[in-house]
Amino acid sequence: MSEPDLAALVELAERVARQAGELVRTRPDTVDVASTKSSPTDIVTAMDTASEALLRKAIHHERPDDGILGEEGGQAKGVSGLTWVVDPIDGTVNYLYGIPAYAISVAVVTGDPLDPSGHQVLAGCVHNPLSGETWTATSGGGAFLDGRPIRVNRNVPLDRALVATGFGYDAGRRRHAAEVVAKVLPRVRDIRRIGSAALDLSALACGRLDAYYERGLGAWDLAAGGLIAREAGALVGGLAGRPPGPELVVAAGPGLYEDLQELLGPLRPDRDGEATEVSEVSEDGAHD
Ligand code: LIP
Repeated sequence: MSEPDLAALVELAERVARQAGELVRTRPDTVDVASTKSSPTDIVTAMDTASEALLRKAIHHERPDDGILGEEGGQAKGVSGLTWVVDPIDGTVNYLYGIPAYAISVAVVTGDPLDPSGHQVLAGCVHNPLSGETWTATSGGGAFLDGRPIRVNRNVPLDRALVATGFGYDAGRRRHAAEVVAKVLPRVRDIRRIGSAALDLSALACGRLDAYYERGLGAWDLAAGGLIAREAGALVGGLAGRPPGPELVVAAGPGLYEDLQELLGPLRPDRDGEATEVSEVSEDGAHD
């Protein structure tokens, strides 16, 4: 796709993300849970649904032949070969509690958006409706925060790395994730659990974090933020050379990425806790 086409796609992504952000900013003093999904804590609010409806209507108004995959409304296939992948509020629990850390995430991909190795992200936008900060990127075109070029931190040693992660909603997965983070925490500067993958990946892209890993992300959590981080110079992958996806996402600048992969490998954060014993990885990384 030519650069002008990519420019038109990222302009639309940013425009509709900002439109949804104006709606999400009108957060009432009391927010109720409208429904739940994978667990009682995996919640949907009326604003999630309203924001996604706005995104779907605005995108299809301009690009009616494209498909749309949204966290709340599922997939509507198109005929153009492009699919818009949207998270109407990434950080829904933060939105529910009024914690100012949530974002609208909009990306457009070719291929199967649900196949981690079967699609390419062409353009993406992550918009923080409270701060107004807006991250954008196009494939091969670099990453930007409010129009200014951004880069990941480089040459960060593992023991000086500020690492973000998340834990998902399933109790068994959270138990294993806790075992993994207990092994990671002594080996790095510190951990941050912000509660929005899109904001985690965007923070990585502009140097506010050094690394990120998490198991259990939906395509909508990852699509825009993953492109923004990659275009800012991060390596973004799964474990052991696999593509990033629901199994696991690991993202960091070169050097730290490999060090984090080496630390995480024996801990198997790409699996749930039912079968995998978290191996004893001593301070020097050797297996006990
Ligand atoms: C959230 C992710 C976050 C994860 C949360 C939740 P949602 O997405 O962005 O990284 O740790 O558990 O999945 O559900 O707010 O769109």
